[in-house]
Amino acid sequence: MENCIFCKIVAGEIPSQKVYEDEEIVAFKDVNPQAKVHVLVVPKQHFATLAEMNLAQAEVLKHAMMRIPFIASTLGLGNGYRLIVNQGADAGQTVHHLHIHILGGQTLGEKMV
Ligand code: DGP
Repeated sequence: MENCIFCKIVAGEIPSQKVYEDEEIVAFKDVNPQAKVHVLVVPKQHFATLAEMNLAQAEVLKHAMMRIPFIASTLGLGNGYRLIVNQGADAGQTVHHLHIHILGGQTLGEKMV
């Protein structure tokens, strides 16, 4: 996807601090961390939001969720972490390439839910 910053990171055209990569996903440190540990898990294929995915394409989310405990363990998040997916304007999504935030490394702030 042209002009998508995360597609450029996936392609290696923009540098990032990668912490995990396989055939389907990449995980790298957020440039503007909101916690001591803040990593983004990004499908390599471009989808702006969940609404763009069909059932077969959504398999990558299953894969990502199944890899997150391993990624979290490599980040030292044995005491827990929070996952966030922002979808669209009301959620404040700023990068329109679907991604899962992993936040941890500290006691996190008050929960919204
Ligand atoms: P969201 O608001 O859910 O769309 O979060 C987008 C996140 O992406 C935000 O926390 C900052 C991060 N981000 C934006 N541009 C870059 C970048 O070029 N590199 C990295 N590592 N993170 C970025």
